[in-house]
Amino acid sequence: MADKPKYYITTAIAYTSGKPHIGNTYEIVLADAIARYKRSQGYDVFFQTGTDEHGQKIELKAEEAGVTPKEFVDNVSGEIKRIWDLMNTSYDKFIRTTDDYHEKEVQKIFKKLYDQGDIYKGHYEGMYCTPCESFFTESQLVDGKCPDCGRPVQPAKEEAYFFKMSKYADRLIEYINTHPEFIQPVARKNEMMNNFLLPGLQDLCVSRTSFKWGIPVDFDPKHVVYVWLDALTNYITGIGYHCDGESDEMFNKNWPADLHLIGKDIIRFHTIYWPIFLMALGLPLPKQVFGHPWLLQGDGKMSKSKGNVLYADELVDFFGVDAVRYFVLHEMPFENDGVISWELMVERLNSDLANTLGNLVNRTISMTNKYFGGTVTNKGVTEEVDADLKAVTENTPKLVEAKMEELRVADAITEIFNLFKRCNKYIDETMPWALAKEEDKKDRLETVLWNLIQSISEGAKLLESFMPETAEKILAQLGGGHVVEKPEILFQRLDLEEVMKKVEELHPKVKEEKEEEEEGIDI
Ligand code: MET
Repeated sequence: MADKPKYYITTAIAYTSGKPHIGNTYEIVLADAIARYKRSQGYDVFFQTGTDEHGQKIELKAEEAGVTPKEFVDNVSGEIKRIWDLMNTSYDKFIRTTDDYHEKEVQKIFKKLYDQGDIYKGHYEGMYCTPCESFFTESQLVDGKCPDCGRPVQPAKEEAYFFKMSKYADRLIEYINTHPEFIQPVARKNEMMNNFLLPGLQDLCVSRTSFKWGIPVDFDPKHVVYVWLDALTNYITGIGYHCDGESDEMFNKNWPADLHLIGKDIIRFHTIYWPIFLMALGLPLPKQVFGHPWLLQGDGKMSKSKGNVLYADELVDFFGVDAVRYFVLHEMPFENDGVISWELMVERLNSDLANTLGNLVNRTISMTNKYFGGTVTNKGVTEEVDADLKAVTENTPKLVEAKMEELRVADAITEIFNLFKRCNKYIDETMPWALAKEEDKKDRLETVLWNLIQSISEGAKLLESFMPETAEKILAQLGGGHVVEKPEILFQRLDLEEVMKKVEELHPKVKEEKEEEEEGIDI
């Protein structure tokens, strides 16, 4: 077997503090599209995701829920995995930071870093953000609030272990400057340099004593390992890294990671702390960290109190898995935040999926059945109008590849749908129903349908990375020119009013807000 190039891609591991909403689900679908695409390109892909299960916030949530932290995270991690599976994501490994092998390795890593003098014991005094589990200096606060989440911070002091970040800062600056592809999108690089690296890195507090739910420091067990040191190392423990001996073959093959896909809010942890931990362990740095934008709900950020939180499983009930994959991938631009709303989803479903794609496949199959009893071959009666369809069909894979190289996934999907639109235009141009009326145009008509089936199939093959089930269904129904008798409707059109009625039953808050708005208009 010829050696294929490896491609190791990871997502951030999701906090097990609650059920993930569609914004969190977006990331795993995005990673899945990239992983599937790379596989289709012949890469030997390893795709890792998982859950981040320690920390004070989870300890508090478990207490509120009246269960042990472990019971709490078992439940939420199970729920997250269920949603990742529902979304048909093809991850190879689902790591949990409560997995035994991970906990043991984190303890060894902590000890190794302590023994080699990178970690030392001291005291921490500063402003602490509980939800983010981060200390900040006064100067780092934004309007006196946490710079990461904007919530209030409290003064706090505790005995803690620290990591000597400054020792590695120059090497990291050098690395970032000589590897322009490392931080994506590029705009984020300047933010990291100017706000954190160039002003001088503070040593990082890497243990806590104020709560228990974490991995104990084995030589000083009243401390638990700071959650980011615990969480970030998942990328190496998950593939069998051993800091005190031979690592597994899996690790040797896959490290360094080709891509860490994360949300833009945690770029700092992945492009500063993580590379420095790796340098301290003598390991090569990941090739690329991509901080994707956020997916917002129509009128602002999703929040439970607003009653406007969208959950993947609920959306799947309305639209089906592939439609939801399409919405999140297609609505998310490369750098700016994406917006999603029920109105937009219904519109996309009806126009892009039911009309442009579903109707195209359906019409092509119906015509092949009607005029040729379900089977066409290439009769080679070519006309000038075919040339552009052919060119677009041949060019689309290259365009998709170019977009995927840059991780512009939304643009890649748009290219595929441009091909489907071109197919629809080809039907308008060639008017098969008119050709069918002329006896001497039979071979031309068969060529037209053959061309259509070829182009749709090419599009469907490309679609496999983004909407795998739909791609498979299309290819099965077109059968390389031998089409099915009764095509399955790929996407059922939905009526916005009916959808909104059901949504309002499910989310009473949405209704109240709407009524308030209406009353406002009356006055
Ligand atoms: N749990 C973190 C978050 O959701 C990500 C950790 S990635 C190592 O922000």
